[in-house]
Amino acid sequence: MAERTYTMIKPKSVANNNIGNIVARIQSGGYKILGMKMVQLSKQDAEKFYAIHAERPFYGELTDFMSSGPIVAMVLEKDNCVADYREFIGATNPAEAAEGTIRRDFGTDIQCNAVHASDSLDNAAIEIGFFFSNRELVG
Ligand code: FUP
Repeated sequence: MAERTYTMIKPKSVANNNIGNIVARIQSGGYKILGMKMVQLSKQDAEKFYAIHAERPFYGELTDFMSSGPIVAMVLEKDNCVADYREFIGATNPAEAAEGTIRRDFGTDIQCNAVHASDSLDNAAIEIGFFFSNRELVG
Protein backbone atom coordinates (compact mmCIF):
# COMPACT_ATOMS: atom_id res chain seq x y z
CA MET A 1 0.00 0.00 0.00
CA ALA A 2 1.30 3.48 -0.84
CA GLU A 3 2.60 5.29 2.23
CA ARG A 4 4.25 8.60 2.89
CA THR A 5 7.27 9.33 5.02
CA TYR A 6 9.12 12.46 6.06
CA THR A 7 12.84 12.86 5.47
CA MET A 8 15.31 15.71 5.79
CA ILE A 9 18.86 16.23 4.65
CA LYS A 10 20.74 17.43 7.73
CA PRO A 11 22.79 20.68 7.88
CA LYS A 12 26.23 19.13 7.41
CA SER A 13 25.19 17.28 4.25
CA VAL A 14 23.65 20.48 2.87
CA ALA A 15 26.88 22.35 3.71
CA ASN A 16 28.95 19.59 2.06
CA ASN A 17 27.06 20.04 -1.24
CA ASN A 18 25.48 16.60 -1.03
CA ILE A 19 21.86 17.67 -1.64
CA GLY A 20 21.93 16.51 -5.27
CA ASN A 21 23.70 13.24 -4.52
CA ILE A 22 21.23 12.33 -1.77
CA VAL A 23 18.17 13.32 -3.82
CA ALA A 24 19.49 11.20 -6.71
CA ARG A 25 19.82 8.19 -4.38
CA ILE A 26 16.29 8.68 -3.08
CA GLN A 27 14.83 8.91 -6.58
CA SER A 28 16.77 5.93 -7.89
CA GLY A 29 15.45 3.95 -4.92
CA GLY A 30 11.94 4.38 -6.31
CA TYR A 31 10.73 7.01 -3.85
CA LYS A 32 8.48 9.67 -5.35
CA ILE A 33 9.10 13.17 -4.00
CA LEU A 34 5.74 14.79 -3.22
CA GLY A 35 7.18 17.94 -1.62
CA MET A 36 10.59 19.51 -1.05
CA LYS A 37 11.89 22.73 0.54
CA MET A 38 15.07 24.13 2.05
CA VAL A 39 14.62 25.90 5.39
CA GLN A 40 16.67 26.70 8.47
CA LEU A 41 15.17 25.55 11.77
CA SER A 42 15.35 27.87 14.78
CA LYS A 43 16.67 26.28 17.98
CA GLN A 44 13.06 26.31 19.22
CA ASP A 45 11.82 24.54 16.04
CA ALA A 46 14.49 21.86 16.44
CA GLU A 47 13.56 21.37 20.11
CA LYS A 48 9.92 20.95 19.13
CA PHE A 49 10.70 18.54 16.29
CA TYR A 50 12.92 16.38 18.53
CA ALA A 51 10.78 16.78 21.69
CA ILE A 52 10.60 12.97 21.98
CA HIS A 53 14.35 13.02 22.76
CA ALA A 54 14.12 15.85 25.35
CA GLU A 55 15.38 13.67 28.20
CA ARG A 56 18.27 12.15 26.21
CA PRO A 57 21.80 13.43 27.00
CA PHE A 58 22.39 14.45 23.36
CA TYR A 59 19.25 16.63 23.05
CA GLY A 60 21.07 19.97 23.43
CA GLU A 61 23.81 19.11 20.94
CA LEU A 62 21.37 17.55 18.49
CA THR A 63 19.09 20.60 18.46
CA ASP A 64 22.11 22.95 18.20
CA PHE A 65 23.31 20.96 15.19
CA MET A 66 19.91 20.72 13.52
CA SER A 67 19.46 24.51 13.78
CA SER A 68 23.04 25.33 12.70
CA GLY A 69 22.29 25.66 8.97
CA PRO A 70 19.66 24.93 6.33
CA ILE A 71 18.08 21.50 5.98
CA VAL A 72 16.19 20.06 2.99
CA ALA A 73 12.77 18.74 4.00
CA MET A 74 10.99 16.18 1.79
CA VAL A 75 7.86 14.09 1.70
CA LEU A 76 8.34 10.72 -0.01
CA GLU A 77 5.81 8.20 -1.29
CA LYS A 78 6.17 4.50 -2.13
CA ASP A 79 4.63 1.17 -1.14
CA ASN A 80 5.67 0.31 2.44
CA CYS A 81 7.55 3.62 2.44
CA VAL A 82 8.21 4.09 6.19
CA ALA A 83 9.93 0.76 6.86
CA ASP A 84 11.59 0.48 3.44
CA TYR A 85 13.10 3.97 3.66
CA ARG A 86 14.51 3.29 7.16
CA GLU A 87 16.29 0.27 5.73
CA PHE A 88 17.33 2.22 2.63
CA ILE A 89 19.10 4.96 4.63
CA GLY A 90 20.82 2.53 7.03
CA ALA A 91 21.46 2.39 10.78
CA THR A 92 21.54 5.55 12.92
CA ASN A 93 25.32 5.30 13.33
CA PRO A 94 26.92 5.59 9.84
CA ALA A 95 29.75 3.28 10.97
CA GLU A 96 27.15 0.54 11.51
CA ALA A 97 25.06 1.31 8.42
CA ALA A 98 25.05 -1.25 5.59
CA GLU A 99 27.16 -0.65 2.51
CA GLY A 100 25.46 1.38 -0.17
CA THR A 101 23.11 3.18 2.24
CA ILE A 102 22.79 6.96 2.42
CA ARG A 103 24.00 7.15 6.02
CA ARG A 104 27.02 4.95 5.31
CA ASP A 105 28.03 6.98 2.27
CA PHE A 106 27.18 10.53 3.38
CA GLY A 107 27.08 10.46 7.21
CA THR A 108 30.15 11.17 9.32
CA ASP A 109 29.02 10.26 12.85
CA ILE A 110 25.90 9.38 14.84
CA GLN A 111 24.78 13.02 15.03
CA CYS A 112 25.76 14.04 11.48
CA ASN A 113 24.17 10.99 9.90
CA ALA A 114 23.12 12.72 6.66
CA VAL A 115 19.34 12.25 6.86
CA HIS A 116 16.42 11.94 9.23
CA ALA A 117 13.58 9.48 8.54
CA SER A 118 10.26 9.02 10.29
CA ASP A 119 10.17 5.85 12.41
CA SER A 120 6.44 5.07 12.11
CA LEU A 121 3.43 5.92 10.00
CA ASP A 122 1.96 8.00 12.85
CA ASN A 123 5.19 9.98 13.30
CA ALA A 124 5.45 10.43 9.53
CA ALA A 125 2.06 12.18 9.51
CA ILE A 126 3.10 14.41 12.44
CA GLU A 127 6.47 15.26 10.89
CA ILE A 128 5.01 15.93 7.43
CA GLY A 129 2.51 18.31 9.09
CA PHE A 130 5.37 20.04 10.94
CA PHE A 131 6.91 21.16 7.63
CA PHE A 132 4.27 21.03 4.89
CA SER A 133 0.69 22.10 4.26
CA ASN A 134 -1.41 19.91 1.93
CA ARG A 135 -1.19 22.41 -0.92
CA GLU A 136 2.61 22.13 -0.89
CA LEU A 137 2.41 18.43 -1.77
CA VAL A 138 1.81 17.16 -5.30
CA GLY A 139 -0.38 14.22 -6.22
P1 FUP B 1 17.04 7.48 13.99
O1 FUP B 1 15.56 7.23 14.18
O2 FUP B 1 17.75 6.39 13.24
O3 FUP B 1 17.33 8.85 13.42
O4 FUP B 1 17.72 7.43 15.43
P2 FUP B 1 17.27 7.91 16.89
O5 FUP B 1 15.80 8.16 16.95
O6 FUP B 1 17.88 6.93 17.85
O7 FUP B 1 18.05 9.27 17.06
C1 FUP B 1 17.55 10.48 16.55
C2 FUP B 1 18.70 11.39 16.24
O8 FUP B 1 19.42 11.66 17.44
C3 FUP B 1 19.73 10.78 15.29
F1 FUP B 1 19.50 11.04 14.02
C4 FUP B 1 21.00 11.44 15.70
C5 FUP B 1 20.79 11.81 17.14
N1 FUP B 1 21.58 11.00 18.08
C6 FUP B 1 22.70 11.57 18.61
O9 FUP B 1 23.03 12.72 18.27
N2 FUP B 1 23.42 10.83 19.51
C7 FUP B 1 23.07 9.57 19.88
O10 FUP B 1 23.78 8.96 20.71
C8 FUP B 1 21.91 9.00 19.32
C9 FUP B 1 21.19 9.73 18.41
